[in-house]
Amino acid sequence: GSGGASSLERTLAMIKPDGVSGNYSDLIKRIIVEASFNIVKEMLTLLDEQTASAFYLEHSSRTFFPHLVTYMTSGPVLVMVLEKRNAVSDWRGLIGPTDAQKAKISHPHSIRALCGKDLQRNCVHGSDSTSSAEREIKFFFKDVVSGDVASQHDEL
Ligand code: RTP
Ligand code: MG
Repeated sequence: GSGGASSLERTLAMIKPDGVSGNYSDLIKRIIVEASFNIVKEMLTLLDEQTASAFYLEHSSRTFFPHLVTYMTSGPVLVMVLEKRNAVSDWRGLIGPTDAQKAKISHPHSIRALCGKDLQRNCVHGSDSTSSAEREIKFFFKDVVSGDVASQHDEL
């Protein structure tokens, strides 16, 4: 965007089961705040098979899909709505490439390099487009799609 409050954007971030169980949540939230994101909403939840499958529906025909669902349901996840200018692309940049092993080489300061293990256990999720972000925020927070930001802060 060209700047100004109108370019504020929201994205859906998630600390995956390996991140939560590895006690990376506080570190990741510090990185998020340091990078000037506002954590608009957060929720610690355990995904069931149906919810994890629906969230990653775009991958349902992939060979890794059953493994992905098993991974994503293996423990609690921390789901967050993040807000800043260019939130979608900035959060994707901060988390780094999908494969945490590759991230450790190509993007050593990325969150996946710091906290992830491999191609599957990569610690965090980020919406890949503004339309994905809108869908994913609705998926978890039906009441926080758009509108008055200040009133939503009260729900933290
Ligand atoms: P995410 O959606 O979780 O932010 O990850 P991403 O965009 O970087 O990668 P995507 O292609 O959307 O894949 C979703 C998640 O599936 C797992 N995965 N496993 N070949 C494999 O075993 C494989 N490929 C992907 C990862 O957990 C990945 O983040
Ligand atoms: Mg993805």
